[in-house]
Amino acid sequence: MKEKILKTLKEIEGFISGQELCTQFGVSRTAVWKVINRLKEEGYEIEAVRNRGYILRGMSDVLSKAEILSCMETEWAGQNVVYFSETDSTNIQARKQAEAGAPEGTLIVADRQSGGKGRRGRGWVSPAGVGIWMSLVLRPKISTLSASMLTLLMAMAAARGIFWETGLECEIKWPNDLVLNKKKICGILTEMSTEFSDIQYVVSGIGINVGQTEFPGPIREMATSLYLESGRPFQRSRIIAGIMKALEGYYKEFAKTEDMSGLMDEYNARLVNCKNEVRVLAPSGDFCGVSEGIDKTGALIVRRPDGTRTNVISGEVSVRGLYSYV
Ligand code: BT5
Repeated sequence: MKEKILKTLKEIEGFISGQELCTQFGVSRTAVWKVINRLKEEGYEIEAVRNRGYILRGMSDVLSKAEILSCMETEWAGQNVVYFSETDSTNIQARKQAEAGAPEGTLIVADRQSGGKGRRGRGWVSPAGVGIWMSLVLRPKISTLSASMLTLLMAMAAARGIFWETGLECEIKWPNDLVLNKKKICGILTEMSTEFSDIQYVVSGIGINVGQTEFPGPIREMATSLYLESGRPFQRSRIIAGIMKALEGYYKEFAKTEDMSGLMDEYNARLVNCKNEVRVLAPSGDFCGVSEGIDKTGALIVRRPDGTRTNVISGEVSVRGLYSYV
């Protein structure tokens, strides 16, 4: 009920009376009054005027289940939201939810993570109030071999969701980062649980730096935030909802062929260093070549100096520009 009242307050132009809210949602005046008070405590500036009712004058960057749901315009992605003001890692919580039978599209969001995870045991810096730390539960009926493409879909959805809300055009650093002005703004960690050769569930976690004004020493040079790149604050809930909307579209396209056929042109248009020289850091040895973009399987094609082409598969490799992280 809280998210419905919030949605109405956001949509309506002018005042809405307490009585109208009671009738619309079939609840008592006391119940409405309690919801309004809770919203005020969370940071919404709601004015109450005798004989006219309530009006939403403004809001800070509130993050809560009701706030996120009041922005959501999807059919399934992000329709079931689990919110934590603090947790260890949304990927860990999403796996727990998935194990307990949470439906596809369940979205775990935290304001702060105490143990945010990167890939291969690395950490993810996730302070309170300034970032989007979220993980989506998917239950795709696809081969385990195709699952790595879900990271590519997430990256596309994150870039599009960010663009809709901020007008900023991120580039994708294959396979799991988004960069803005050559600095890392977003990382994606996709984890999968299989049973025999079937996918039980996939958890795709996204971390986006939104409001940071600075970063701790070890990542100061390579990380940035939407605020630092634009000088503007943004509402995290709206970006989250945009990403879920964009993901639904990309997922639908992906499902037609179970590969990137219908999406690779758009992906490659956003790909950083496409047609430039890159260095591939692989366990079998590093090499340089020209990045030619992804193929329909999601592999990155790199042309070596002798003209041969290598399909770089995501997993243990890292692709960099010749001289730096990007
Ligand atoms: C990633 O790993 O980029 C995947 C990060 C995924 C984070 C999300 S947040 C929600 C969900 N829940 C989780 O627990 N995780 C996911 P990787 O490519 O391994 O990059 C990790 C490296 O990025 C670190 O070793 C740092 O160098 C750097 N880093 C850490 N925090 C950062 C931040 N906030 N912004 C930019 N770079 C960061």
